[in-house]
Amino acid sequence: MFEHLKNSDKEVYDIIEREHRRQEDNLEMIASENFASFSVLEAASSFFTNKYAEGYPGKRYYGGCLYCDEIELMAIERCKRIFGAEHANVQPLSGTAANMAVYFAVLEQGDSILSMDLAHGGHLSHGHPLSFSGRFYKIIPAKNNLETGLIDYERMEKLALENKPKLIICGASAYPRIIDFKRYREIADKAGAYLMADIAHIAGLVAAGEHPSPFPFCDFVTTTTHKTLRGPRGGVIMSKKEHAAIIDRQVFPGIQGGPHMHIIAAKAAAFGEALKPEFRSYQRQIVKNSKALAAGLLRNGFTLVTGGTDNHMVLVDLRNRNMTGKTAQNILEDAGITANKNSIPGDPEKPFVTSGIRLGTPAVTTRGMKEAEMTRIAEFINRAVEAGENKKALNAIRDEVKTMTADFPIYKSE
Ligand code: DSN
Repeated sequence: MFEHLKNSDKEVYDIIEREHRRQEDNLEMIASENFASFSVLEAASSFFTNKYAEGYPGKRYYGGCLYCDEIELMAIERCKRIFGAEHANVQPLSGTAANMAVYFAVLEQGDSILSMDLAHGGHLSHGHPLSFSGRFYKIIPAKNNLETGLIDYERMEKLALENKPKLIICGASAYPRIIDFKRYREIADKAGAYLMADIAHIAGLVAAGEHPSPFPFCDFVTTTTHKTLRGPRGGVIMSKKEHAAIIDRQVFPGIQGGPHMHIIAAKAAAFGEALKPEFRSYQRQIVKNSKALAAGLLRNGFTLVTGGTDNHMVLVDLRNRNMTGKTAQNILEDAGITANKNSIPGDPEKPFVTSGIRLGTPAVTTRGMKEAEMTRIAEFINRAVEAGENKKALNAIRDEVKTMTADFPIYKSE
């Protein structure tokens, strides 16, 4: 692969190849990452890279868009079929852009949004003070129950009735349990708010029926396409038909110019994969693996936020191990395990330090690992935390990780 680049620019090629090796040799446990198939990678680097196609199928501002129309319509139809959505816009360049387009479609500057507190699992684009979302809108952060770590629907309802937000966001970056979209709808109805689900993390699970669907409860559903959905990096907005025109207008020309047609082609390819029966078993295995990982961590003395998991991720509370999330991330990296530090509800540490670590199973499941491997990974993590700064012990784990990952190559045909 990459023969042309290898011959024309060895410097760039070498860095790409080192990243490839890093992915093959390490255990990728970042809950938001995955490995797209060769087919998706090929579509993403295809001849559509060269094409401008501002506008929408049948209404473009450039000539030569015949095949852009075909591929975009295919991506839209497949996306709608996967999720049972009435309308889909596949042009957002990212999840944040998708969220921005929804806010711009229904809110005025200064309007209020009720969303999950960032320290409790919410996302930057749901209202961080430094993100456009926190700067343009008044954010009402909903905190989870500090004892259980679970969404506190009653408290949220009270907040919604007191503050009457114009938009309620359900969805999270670090929440390991089922989200009750129906309950959210009831709260939104009582408060007279629009309801948007950001299913970026769980989109693959929703597609496969491993997590309840936000349809028909939500007015808008946004997602990225590269997490559990295992496509290229990008975003999508789905909505009820009645909101189709305002959404399309806000994506283009509201916040974006030319769509990335090569990524739309890759989205179409990924959606095609998501419609196959194997995708359902893949998603089922992600959840089985996540539960096995959680059980292994509990056996090794770790504390988990909410006590376990229903989805693709586990959120570890490291306070009883006297280690910060930042240190854990570093020592795990030395041991060949890639994860990210994460705030936990009520975290006494700053967001750049944190008391938690977030672990996800989508990527290791893609490479074929199952429950037995998850049990071993929990043991590796425990040994790494016990080893602390002991480089020799971390190197020994790293060697074992490398032996294990070699049995589960990602890009097998190379
Ligand atoms: N930054 C992503 C995550 O890791 O959850 C969400 O966009």
